[in-house]
Amino acid sequence: MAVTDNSAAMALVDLERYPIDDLRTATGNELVERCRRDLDERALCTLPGFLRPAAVENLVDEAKPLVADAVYTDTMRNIFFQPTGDGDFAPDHPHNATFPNRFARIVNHQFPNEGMSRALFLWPALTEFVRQVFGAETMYPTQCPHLALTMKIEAEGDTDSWHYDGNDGVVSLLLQQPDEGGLFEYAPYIRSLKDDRFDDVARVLRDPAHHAERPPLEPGTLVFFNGNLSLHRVTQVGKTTKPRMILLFSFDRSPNYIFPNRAAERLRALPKLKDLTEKHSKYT
Ligand SMILES: O=C(O)CCC(=O)C(=O)O
Ligand SMILES: [Fe+2]
Repeated sequence: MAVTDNSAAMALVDLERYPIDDLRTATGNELVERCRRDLDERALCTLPGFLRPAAVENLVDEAKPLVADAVYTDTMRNIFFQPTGDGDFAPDHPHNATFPNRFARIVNHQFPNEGMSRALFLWPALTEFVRQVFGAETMYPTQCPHLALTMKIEAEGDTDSWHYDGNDGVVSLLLQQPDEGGLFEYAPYIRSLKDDRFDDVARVLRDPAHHAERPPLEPGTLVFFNGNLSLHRVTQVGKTTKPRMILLFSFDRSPNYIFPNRAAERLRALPKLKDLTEKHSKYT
């Protein structure tokens, strides 16, 4: 039986700076505490330089041959991924605001079984770190053939528009930033579980420059984010010689969490970049 290679994962991470392979040390404890505090206070924790510079390059190189089979999304959506205009809300209510949503996505089953991206995703030390940061009793890499491990790629004109995430903890690794645009923006804890705070949301949608945060993110940064209560987006990519690339790891407290069938079906129905000949060249 093949197992993923812990040493391959360890070689990617700057363990002197972020000793996640031994969190029982004082530095390890402080790291977890800092991440928990950041998440608590501002819904986001960034670890710049988590990946070694060579690892960033290697992970980009691993993804490049997979791009042709990446699926391409091009829709309009509201912030809840829900239908709009059914009369339940006034026409100018944030519920009825829709935004373009355009990006390519490499899905889990495309990544090589014995590749570096998967080795990192399945590395038990990373899962344990994630568990401690989210303060959960248990944590597992999710099992979905499509969505467990993905990479979103935004080329010129692409944007991942305003939304909330369905799960309570997302872990991402930015690998490549475009020359213009493609910036992550978010409104920390703008809603609560009890209150959608639509007046605040309307302000963010109207004037994000004043009402949303734009944390500086550089390639190689590990990001923990609470996107369930924090409205967020990736701004449209402008003129660029290279697309934005970000690896997204999906963990869950349950060992058998699975995404709904409709999520997988939606992905299967999407065109692949190689079938969109006018677009494909922007992603390679
Ligand atoms: O690309 C990013 O920085 C965020 C992606 C995101 O929000 C998502 O996949 O839900
Ligand atoms: Fe999100």
